[in-house]
Amino acid sequence: MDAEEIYKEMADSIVNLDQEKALKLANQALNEEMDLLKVIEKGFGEGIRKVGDLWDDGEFFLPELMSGAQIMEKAVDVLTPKLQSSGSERQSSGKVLLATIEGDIHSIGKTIVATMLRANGFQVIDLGTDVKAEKIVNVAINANVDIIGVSTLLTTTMLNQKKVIEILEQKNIRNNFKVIFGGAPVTQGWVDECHADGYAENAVESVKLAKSLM
Ligand code: B12
Repeated sequence: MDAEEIYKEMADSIVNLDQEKALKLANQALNEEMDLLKVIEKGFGEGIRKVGDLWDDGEFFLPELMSGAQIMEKAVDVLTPKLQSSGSERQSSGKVLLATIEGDIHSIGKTIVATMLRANGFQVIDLGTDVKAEKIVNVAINANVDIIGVSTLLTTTMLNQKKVIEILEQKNIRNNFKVIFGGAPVTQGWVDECHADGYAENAVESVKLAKSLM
């Protein structure tokens, strides 16, 4: 079976909510030393996006959406130690604070970005999900990070991303940090409107962006 076929099987395992198959394929990817980023983006990631489309079309309901997400997370957990080990011995490329903004509990994409940044030598503080803008700024100050990365998957919580920049401006410390945004609804237009420093559409682009800002 070639790589493209395996990616398709991975995507199908998420859509079919087949955890056993997903974990088997994740382990196969490790054993066969496949490109783990492609495994996430073209394989399991494609699957969870299809689950989202099915939910959108009314073919899947919330339990199926949750189940697909949990299987995706477990599959990514199998790959994470290998992804991280490639960056563990390098000198730090910089310090990044990551969080999903207040009101939003989507964690999968943000966690993958954290893993990839760590794999590329960044020190990452991951504050998790549903984090208030005030807390993000306070931790950024106390931990003296270089980059603040704010994730959101919901259009309704995008405004809370902007709050992070507004608080930094109010405190007169906007120039002390680079602020980057991410998540499916984020566009360059939104980044420009908020005066953020950039956004990235996936984990690989996030690493490139973080490196370019250091
Ligand atoms: C999985 C999922 C869930 C899971 C989340 C589980 C978890 N632990 O994360 C569960 C079931 C819990 C869930 C809940 C909800 N969800 Co949901 N969910 C999804 C789904 C299907 C996939 C998201 C995902 O994980 N994608 C895969 C990852 C790899 O991609 P990603 O998140 O985009 O991340 C990549 C990039 O965006 C980027 N990135 C991400 N973050 C960052 C940060 C930085 C700094 C950078 C640089 C880059 C970056 O890199 C990542 C890696 O490549 C999407 C559909 C979709 N197409 O996105 C809907 C979706 C996001 N959900 C949606 C909704 C509406 C909800 C609910 C409100 C449903 C409900 N009625 O309760 C709740 C939200 C509750 C809340 N308050 O947050 C809508 C949002 C609509 C909108 N425009 O606002 C979507 C788009 C579905 C849809 N088509 O309608 N959801």
